[in-house]
Amino acid sequence: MNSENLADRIDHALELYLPGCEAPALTNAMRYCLFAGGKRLRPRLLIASCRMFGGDEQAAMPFACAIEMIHTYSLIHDDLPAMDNDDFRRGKPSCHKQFGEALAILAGDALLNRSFEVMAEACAASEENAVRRAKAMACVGKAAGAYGMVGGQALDINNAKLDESGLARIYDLKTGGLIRAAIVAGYLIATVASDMDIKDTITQVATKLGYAFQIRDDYLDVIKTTKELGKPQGSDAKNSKTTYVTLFGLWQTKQTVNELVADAIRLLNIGAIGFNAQAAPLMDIASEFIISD
Ligand code: GRG
Repeated sequence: MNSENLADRIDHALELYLPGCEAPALTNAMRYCLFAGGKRLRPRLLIASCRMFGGDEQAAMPFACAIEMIHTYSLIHDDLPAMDNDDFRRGKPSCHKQFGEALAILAGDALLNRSFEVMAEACAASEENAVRRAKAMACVGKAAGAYGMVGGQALDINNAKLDESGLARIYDLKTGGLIRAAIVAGYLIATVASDMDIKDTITQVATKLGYAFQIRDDYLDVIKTTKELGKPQGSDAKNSKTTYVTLFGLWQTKQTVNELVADAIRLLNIGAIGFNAQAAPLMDIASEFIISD
């Protein structure tokens, strides 16, 4: 199963999870953002992780879709004038530019709420698996809220003068948390009896990938064009933000990204903890983070 097909299956499931509501303008705004061409990274990670631990795609899919809804809501709210004030996202006018600020706020709110509805329905659908699934939902909820992404975003406002540890903390909460939750939730959905060594290892893998992903974004924000990024190039500089690139330069940023990815792949490769060939899809996704230019 290649990841392109997986992204298509995620898109199909997202369609089913998002029927129209009674407010057509809200439906349009939600669907405009959810189907704007995202890479579906977090849901693909969640499903790859679940399968690595013997779980099946069908069980993982509601959680995968829920995490993509949360991610999309975060992008909508992040683009608002009160946050990063970005006019473009995924190569199209951002939600508030297309539909106005009020609908953009509501579309984000609605996607967030729908995500928890979808996860709760998946918990309720199976008595046998309810506890594992509820743990996965709690993991995603923590990563999305004050103890994760929203908390990190709050710290990130006025981040102008950060040192490396301050930046790493914000990145871990703001971006790393949801990526980590995708991988750990996949593990929780699949696993009947938790093995703390494995949970610890998979959490380390996920943390490295989350950090690599955000500092790679810092790198791309400098070297790619607006067209390639699908959002304004140089947005970090415009907002006078400390980034990994402003602290360490482009060369070191690239080195660090590639070292983090290599570390994560090495951990997944440790046959002794039994990931073996099942880890290949997750390793393939991790390899997408490598900076080769
Ligand atoms: C406003 C609640 C709230 C949170 C904002 C995560 C976040 C916090 C904002 C998102 C904007 C941002 C700069 C995130 C950094 C992570 C990042 C590079 C997101 C883009 O993720 P991709 O590349 O996007 O997976 P696609 O479009 O492919 O889904």
